[in-house]
Amino acid sequence: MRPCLLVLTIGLLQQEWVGTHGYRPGQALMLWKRLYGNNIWAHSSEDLEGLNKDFKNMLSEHAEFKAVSLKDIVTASDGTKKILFTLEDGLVVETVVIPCPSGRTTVCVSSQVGCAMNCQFCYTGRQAIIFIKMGLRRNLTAAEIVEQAVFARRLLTSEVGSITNVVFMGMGEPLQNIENVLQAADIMVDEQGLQFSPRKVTVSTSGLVPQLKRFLRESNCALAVSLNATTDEVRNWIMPINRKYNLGLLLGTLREELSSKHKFKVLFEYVMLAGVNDSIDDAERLIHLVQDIPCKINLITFNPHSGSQFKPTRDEKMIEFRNILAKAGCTVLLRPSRGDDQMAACGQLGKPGELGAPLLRVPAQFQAALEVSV
Ligand SMILES: *[C@@H]1O[C@H](CO)[C@@H](O)[C@H](O)[C@H]1NC(C)=O
Ligand SMILES: *[C@@H]1O[C@H](CO)[C@@H](O)[C@H](O)[C@H]1NC(C)=O
Ligand SMILES: CC(=O)N[C@H]1CO[C@H](CO)[C@@H](O)[C@@H]1O
Ligand code: SF4
Repeated sequence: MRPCLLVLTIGLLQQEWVGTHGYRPGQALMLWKRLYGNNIWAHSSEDLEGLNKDFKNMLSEHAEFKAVSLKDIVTASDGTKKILFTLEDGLVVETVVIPCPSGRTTVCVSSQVGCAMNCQFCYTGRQAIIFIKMGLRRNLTAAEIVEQAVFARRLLTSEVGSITNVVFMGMGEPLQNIENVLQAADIMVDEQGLQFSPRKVTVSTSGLVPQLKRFLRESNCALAVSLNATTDEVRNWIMPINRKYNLGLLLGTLREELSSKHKFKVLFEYVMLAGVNDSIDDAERLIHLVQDIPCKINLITFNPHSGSQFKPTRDEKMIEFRNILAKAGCTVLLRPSRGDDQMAACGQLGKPGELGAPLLRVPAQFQAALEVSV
């Protein structure tokens, strides 16, 4: 198989590829700029205008410019677009483009096919998409990740304006694919590459502690952590990864790592679930948990989907919760979920109704809140 050029950072492109084929590093840089820079985003050797002819011929013979092919685009009534891509091996991933009236447009990229984390209110983890067996299928390559953002940019330049933000919050746990995610994020923020500001590229994790440490040390991109609960009891249930890396360990690590990196803020995502994690006590515990961690907190409206056992917290209650945090000095935002009608909201990718991974037993004290029959 011909290697895909999109997988390479500029350093690798120069050293390992162009060099070994007998061309100069300067040509690698020109190629790199055509792959990512100046709104060119070449996806075939025909788009390589201005390059030396021999070099171009060599490339069309030996290199691949595309890692994914478009399968479908679905637009929700609020303008959110869900893009489906077919990969080389026939598997399918999803990318979501979320326009905001404020002018910010975010692309939400997937990092794996399927997901192993089994978070209790996520479609991707629980529901099959094209495949029947659930769970993690494979890591995406850096090329497959970068190309999602490149494609979204190409698609939007002609429409809504350009993509301003990238979030790694689609299918998969990005930090479980840390090698490729670090490489993809590098290309996105490279000044010769996609030129996103590192503050506008956010990698989201459910809390893989060792990888999170590595990410903070090696990347200057932003980090989001899905907290979603204030006690291990609840988090063990709704985010089983907590059984391996509990709240104390997770927050302790962030506190330690971030104290030396003053400007860096972590974004905590907290999905409000009626009767599960939205009490006044939860708000107070949350204040305590994030103490001394430079952070922002996003309170997210839960987006109920068919087959879901959870219910969203009422608006007044969310506002009350927010006010408690704000009063204690936390930076806190209320965020609605977007793209509801086509199931394109981030964290809910995938299609309902097919065979799912196991739901975990609902702890007794929450059964009333979910009204599950026993
Ligand atoms: C937790 O919060 C994130 C943040 O938005 C959300 O996408 C996810 O579905 C929630 N559940 C998890 C990770 O269990
Ligand atoms: C995904 O990548 C990580 C390293 O980034 C590796 O440890 C893991 O085994 C890979 N998973 C699969 C399913 O290939
Ligand atoms: C509203 C609500 O039921 N919140 C619960 C969240 O989880 C903690 C820990 O188990 C409970 O004590 C709260 O009552
Ligand atoms: S919320 Fe993210 S980490 Fe959790 S199962 Fe879904 S895709 Fe995986």
